[in-house]
Amino acid sequence: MTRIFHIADTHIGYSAYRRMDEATGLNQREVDTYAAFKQFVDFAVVEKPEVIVHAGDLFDSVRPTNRAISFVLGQLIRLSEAGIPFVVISGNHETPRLKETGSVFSLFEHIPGIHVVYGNKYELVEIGDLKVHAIPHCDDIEGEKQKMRLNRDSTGGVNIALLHAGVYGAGKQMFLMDEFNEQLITIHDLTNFDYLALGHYHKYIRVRDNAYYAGSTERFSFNEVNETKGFLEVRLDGDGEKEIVFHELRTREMVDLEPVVCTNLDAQEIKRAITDRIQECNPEDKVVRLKVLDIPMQVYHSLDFDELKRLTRSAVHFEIKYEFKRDNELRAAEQPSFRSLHTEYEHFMEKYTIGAHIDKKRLKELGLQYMQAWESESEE
Ligand SMILES: [Mn+2]
Repeated sequence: MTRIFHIADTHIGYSAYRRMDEATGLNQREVDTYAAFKQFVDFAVVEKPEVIVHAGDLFDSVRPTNRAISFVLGQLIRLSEAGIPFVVISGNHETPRLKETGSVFSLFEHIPGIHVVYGNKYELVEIGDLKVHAIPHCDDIEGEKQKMRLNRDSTGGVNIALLHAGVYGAGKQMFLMDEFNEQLITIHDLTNFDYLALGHYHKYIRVRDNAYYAGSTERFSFNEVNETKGFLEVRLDGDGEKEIVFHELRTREMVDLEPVVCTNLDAQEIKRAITDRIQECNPEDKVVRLKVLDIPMQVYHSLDFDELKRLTRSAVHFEIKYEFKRDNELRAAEQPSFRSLHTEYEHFMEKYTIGAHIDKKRLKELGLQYMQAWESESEE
């Protein structure tokens, strides 16, 4: 029985919003990404899996801060000292576009038991009879995938594929993040592996029987608001028998409140609805979004923004998104009108100012004649 921990998309170094962590003076969301990874490492050093695979986007950027690097270094040394091998591929977030930039991963390659794969190509990492076939974010991911598929046949033992990409699921489903440099691959031809450890898609999900995304360890946008975050424990016996358990990590609470719909409400009712929503959710230490829909512009201008700020101050981040009511005149103006080309042309000629030396009436007649001629031609 081989026991593996599969984690991905930790995005260490991510920071957002203005709240600072009181103890450290650092950005609160940055501290949150550290806390999530440390929780995982705490669990791992006690549970001692045979190997940890990290499916990419360990860091949030190509050039993490010294603080983020030093934090990761500390955690990897803990794993190394606990004798737990750690294999990580570079994801689209930390892979430089120019090779000359160099990879932050090179700093970790001399730590015993830490295997970093960032060379723009497929690599095989062997840990006892466990084979980790690793493909980092690279230029020709389909080509590298074929190399991996062929190489698989010459290896015995338990075989895991480690990938950072979007993949096709069943039917027309695609697991993508809508990022400019992401890659999309097929995995239906990767049948010969005991397990496919996927990274990039932030939601923990089973793609097919032996292929899973571990998901990210924190929520990085309101798109992820309803997702549970954590990592996977995978038990494989090499005969196709497996057991996969999701372990949840404690993360910052993120809430997308039920929107306030202002249609048919008067100014007082709108103001009350907004403050009620804020108070009901107890925003303390949370990341919260409230949408206020169809609010008339004059009501928006009469809101007490200082009061709203006071009510939401305890949140790590509280964003109120207003969508304004559009008045009827505006709506009418936005209605597309489809008149005939002749009518449009006549209206245009009436309004259009041209030099006095040009006979406007004559020009208008000529234009109409040309249009008629063109129409009869295209009918033929
Ligand atoms: Mn990614």
